[in-house]
Amino acid sequence: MEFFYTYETIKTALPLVDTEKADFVIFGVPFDSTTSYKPGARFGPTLIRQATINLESYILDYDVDLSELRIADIGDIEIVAGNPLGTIKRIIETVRELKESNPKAMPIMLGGEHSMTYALVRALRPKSYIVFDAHLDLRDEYEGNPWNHACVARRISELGISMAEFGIRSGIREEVEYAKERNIKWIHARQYSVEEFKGIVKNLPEPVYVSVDIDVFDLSMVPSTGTPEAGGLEFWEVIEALEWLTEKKKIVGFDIMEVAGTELGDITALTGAKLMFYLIGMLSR
Ligand SMILES: [Mn+2]
Repeated sequence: MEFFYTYETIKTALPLVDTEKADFVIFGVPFDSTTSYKPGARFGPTLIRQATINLESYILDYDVDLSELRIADIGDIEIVAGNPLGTIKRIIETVRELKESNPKAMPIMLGGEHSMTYALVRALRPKSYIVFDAHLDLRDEYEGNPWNHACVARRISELGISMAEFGIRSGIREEVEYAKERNIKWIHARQYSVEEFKGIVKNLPEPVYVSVDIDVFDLSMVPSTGTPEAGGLEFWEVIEALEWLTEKKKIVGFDIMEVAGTELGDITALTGAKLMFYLIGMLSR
């Protein structure tokens, strides 16, 4: 089907089906206009898709072969450069079109900077927002812009959605105070464990939206991202939490954001692609 704001780009290296028949629908958001430090998130969706060429479609852990699933890839959103809110509106419109043609499809967004997560959350209206991130992203504004990537969790909290943040190791006092006022639970990377995760998430209402800012992982695994931070999480300790989550709670959509880079084969994109394959795999167990 045709979407007003998407265009064809390279596809993920899996057999794909038509959007109307898909259980999972991938789209990219090559937006990075508010990036503070390392540029290149606009290339994230392309780099993640290209990195899937390196991956086996069979997931050993689940006995699931992604090549046997119904996955569509509708391309990338035509962003409005320099205009987060303009781009957010286009994402919301695209998801509306998608849900009209196929209400049961689960959208998978590849970023692109984290500010764009607001759009998919707004479109899907989950009861809870669970995010893996190095950063609290609870600033009211940053560099004079309320739609900056550093404000995305704050904007989502204002929608009245329950929220929990994991792997945090960067923020300012005002964000910590805001989290306390709003009862937003967050777990420092040093305190993180799958048990901690379960203890908090078990009380959150369904359905759930999951966002992974790739910078949650240790920067040795994800050097190409907008704001890399030392002291991050390991791959399997995030996967194990997600396995528990996808077994216990209804998930309405997920994203993998802040993959940046300028070269094919970038290890950050390989981490993002592997994570996407695992998430699709565990949701299809
Ligand atoms: Mn972050």
